[in-house]
Amino acid sequence: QLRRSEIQGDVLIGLQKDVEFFIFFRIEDADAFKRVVRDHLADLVTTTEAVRSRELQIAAAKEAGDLERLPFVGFNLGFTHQGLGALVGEGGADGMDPSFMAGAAARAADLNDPAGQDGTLAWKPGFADGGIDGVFLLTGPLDCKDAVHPLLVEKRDDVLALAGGSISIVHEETGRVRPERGHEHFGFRDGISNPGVRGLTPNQNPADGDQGAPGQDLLWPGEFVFGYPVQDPEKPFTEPGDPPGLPQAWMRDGSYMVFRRLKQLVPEFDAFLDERGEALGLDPALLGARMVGRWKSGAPVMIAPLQDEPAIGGAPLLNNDFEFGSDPHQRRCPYAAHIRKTYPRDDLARLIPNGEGVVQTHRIMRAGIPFGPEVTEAEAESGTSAAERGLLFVCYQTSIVEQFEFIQKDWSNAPGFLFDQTRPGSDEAVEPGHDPIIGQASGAREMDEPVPNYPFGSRRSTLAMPNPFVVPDAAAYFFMPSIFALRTALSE
Ligand code: N7H
Repeated sequence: QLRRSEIQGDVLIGLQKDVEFFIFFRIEDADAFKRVVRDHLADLVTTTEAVRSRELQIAAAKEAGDLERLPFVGFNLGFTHQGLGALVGEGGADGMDPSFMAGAAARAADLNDPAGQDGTLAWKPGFADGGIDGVFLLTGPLDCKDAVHPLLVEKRDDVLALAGGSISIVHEETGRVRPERGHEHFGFRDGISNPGVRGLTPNQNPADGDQGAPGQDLLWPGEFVFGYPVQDPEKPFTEPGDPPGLPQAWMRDGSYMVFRRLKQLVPEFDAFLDERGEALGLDPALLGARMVGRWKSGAPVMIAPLQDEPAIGGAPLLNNDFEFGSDPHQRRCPYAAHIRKTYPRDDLARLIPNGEGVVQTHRIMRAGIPFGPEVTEAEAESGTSAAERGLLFVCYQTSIVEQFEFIQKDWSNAPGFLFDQTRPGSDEAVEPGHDPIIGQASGAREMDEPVPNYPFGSRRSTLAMPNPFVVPDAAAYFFMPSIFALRTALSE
């Protein structure tokens, strides 16, 4: 049984958000801050239970044809390892995930995050130099004029007034849905495929008891929240693995959150698609779809390999209902496509023992939001970004090493993954290349087979990608404690 009233709301379902304020802070007076957490902030946290009842209310209102919704404002909070140290004292946060304890800046080189010419990280203030102890997440709707809803501004002011001088703000970010709702800045529909959670996600696919929506495998909650059964890499994904022991008892019902500010070079990406598409004889939209693994509408290339099918892209019961195993030669979807790299589904089943179970140990729960303005005409014409825009990437997991970092480093950055591939009808090895969206390399980036060999064919093509289209310029790792931990161990 999931303790839904203990788990913060952004972790498993996601706080409902048109707008999200990220307030990164430093703890100035630990005793005073602990009092604020215990007496006030712990009570303000929006729990998984609150988010779920809100979802049910919205569904009921829709069914009754009542589209008017009460504005819903959310609040969550988390701490870096350094911030936890300030709350629990020396040794009180030992034994946690090694990457969490090291912090995102110390992990940057291993992830190929770009460093400035002198080798230092050109990150937003506070992120590279250990200046951040915690983050407040505040979410809410837009008002009828598409401005930030006053209730959200009020909530932000309340939280900051309560915290008072016990903290100082180091940095702030504001995420906001795009006018093309549900689509990120490159124009692709996002938020389609997140793992389902056993005991929480409704089963919309009665034919398969281990799925939520068709194609959405239900995972053991311990992959995302501490204190529950996990996926054991030795066991089939239908069988629970024992909940791992906790180095600190207060970690129960908590989760790690990875934050990355990912700038997206949208005019440059569009110009690249036009120019390379022409050179390869491909419609730029098809080239983009091959790079992502989905069309902008959301339709997966596994289902719609040559032409977009918008009716599928927007249909939650259809747009995620596929596997990759039926496409061993990347005719429909390149091995390196963003969604095949970051969640290879049943690809691993044909490559390693218990591949289906193993892949589920490397999943994340994504909860990011776009930031920055729309591309202007001048930017589009010049093919050059003048303003900063992109994704405030957020994901949740119980192991940063095995989940976010594994995906980024061992899959997206690794040109050899998916491994052991050969060309159809020959033994010649194929190197899949880098994930074109987020793969990071210290040298050149390349992706195999941008041109579809669908349904048959043996044409060989590669796509050289001299410059990245996604550039991180801030990152931090947080722990999102349970409500109980906020009230007790972390604020005593
Ligand atoms: Fe990705 N994009 O617009 O191209 N992502 N992503 N991502 N991503 C996904 O299925 C994108 C990033 C994953 O279950 C879609 O919801 C962009 C990071 C995973 O089939 C699109 C950025 C990491 C999935 C994008 C970015 C991931 C996924 C399809 C950065 C982890 C689910 C929509 C600016 C290291 C795969 C959907 C699955 C889907 C895009 C970042 C991981 C369109 C632009 C950093 C696991």
